[in-house]
Amino acid sequence: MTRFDTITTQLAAQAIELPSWAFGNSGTRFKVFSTPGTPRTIQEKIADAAQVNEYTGLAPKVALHIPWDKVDDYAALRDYAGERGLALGTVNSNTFQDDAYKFGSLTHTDAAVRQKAIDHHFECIDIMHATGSADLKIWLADGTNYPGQGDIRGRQDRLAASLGAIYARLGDSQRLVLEYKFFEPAFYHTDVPDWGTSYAQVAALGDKALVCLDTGHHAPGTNIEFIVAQLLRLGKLGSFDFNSRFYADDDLIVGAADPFQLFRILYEVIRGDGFGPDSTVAFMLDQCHNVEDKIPGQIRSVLNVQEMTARALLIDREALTAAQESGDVLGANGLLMDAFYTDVRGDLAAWRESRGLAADPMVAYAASGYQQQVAADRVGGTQAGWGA
Ligand code: AOS
Ligand code: ZN
Ligand code: ZN
Repeated sequence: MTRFDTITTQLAAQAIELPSWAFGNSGTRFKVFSTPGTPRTIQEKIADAAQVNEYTGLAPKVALHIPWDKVDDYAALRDYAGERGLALGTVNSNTFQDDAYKFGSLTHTDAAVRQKAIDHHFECIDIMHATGSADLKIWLADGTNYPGQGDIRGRQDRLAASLGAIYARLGDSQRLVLEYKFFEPAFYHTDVPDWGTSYAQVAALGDKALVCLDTGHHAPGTNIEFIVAQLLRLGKLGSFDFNSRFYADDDLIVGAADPFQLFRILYEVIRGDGFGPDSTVAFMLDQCHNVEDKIPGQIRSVLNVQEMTARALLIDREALTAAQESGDVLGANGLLMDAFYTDVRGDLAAWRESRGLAADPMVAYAASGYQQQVAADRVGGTQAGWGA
C-alpha cells in the first residue's frame, strides 16, 4: 500500500467549500429547532465558517445563497470574508420560494415567469462579479406531481432556452453548474432528475456549463462512483454537493451514513484527475444541522472528507491495475479494501500538528470557548431559509 508520508502534499491542497446555510437553523416540515448562537446575518455565518477553516485548514470558501444571503454591498462582504481568511464561493440561485414559481420557473409555460427566473440568475451573475465567485449553481424545484399535469417534453425545451439565456450572460471565467435531483418537491417528475439530463442540458450550452452532483440526490443503491467516473471521463463534472442520506434528501453529515461509499466516490475522483492542483472540480458541502451544533457539524464533515480522501490516496493503483488485468478478482478487491480499512486518524493528527493545526480540530474547537461566546452574544438567530 502507498505510504502516508507520500500523500501529504496532495492532502495539503484539499479545499472544501462550506454552504452558508449550514450555519443557520434548519429542520423539517415538523419542526425547526434553533440552537444557541445561531448567526443572524451572513457576516455571522462567515465568521462561523472561518472557525471551521481555522481548526481544520480545509475550508477556505463559503458558498452563498441568493436571496438568503442578500446584502447591499457584495464587495464589502468579500472584504469581510477575506479579513477572516475566506473567499466567497459558489452562488446558489433560488427559484423555489416565490408564488410565481408554483408551476415551474425556467420551465414555466408563461414567458413572463421564465423571464423572472432568468433575471434572478442575471442578478446572481452580477453578484458573482462583485464577490469574485466562479460558479453559479442552479438547482431547480421544477417538476410535476401527476401524470399529465405538464408537458414533460415541452418543459425540457423551455429549460434549454432559459439556460441558454443565462449561459450567454456568464463572464469568461465564470461557470454554470446544473444540479440534478430525482424527486422533491415534485414527485412524479422533476425537470432535471438525473445526471444524463443535466449532462444533455449542459453539453448543449458549452464548455462553461457542467454538472453538479449532490450525493444525496440518488435512489438507494445507485452506484454514484460510476456516475463520477463517467462525468470526469466526459469532462463535465463541475462540482459536488456532499452530504449523507439514509432515506431521502437528508442533507446529513457527509460520510456519516456510508463512509465506504464516500471512499469509493473519492477514489474515482482521484483516479479521474478530479482532485489536485489542476482539477476544476469544486468540492462543496450541502448540509444542514438540525439537532447537532452547526460549527462542529461542519468540522466533522470536512474531516470526514479528508479522512476518506487519505484512505483513497493510499490505494496502490499500480498493483490494483495489475490485479485487474490479470483477472485476480479477490486480489483487486483486497487492495481496495486494505486502503479502506486503514485507520489514518493517527497519521492525520500528527500531520496536522506538524502544520501548526490542532491534532483534533473537534476537541480544539470545543475548548476554544467560541460556542459559548456566540451563544451569549447572539440573540434571535435566523432560519437558514426553508419555511421562513
Ligand atoms: C436541493 O435539494 C439542493 O440540494 C440544493 O443544492 C439547494 O440549492 C440547497 O439545498 C440550497 O438551496
Ligand atoms: Zn444540493
Ligand atoms: Zn438536496
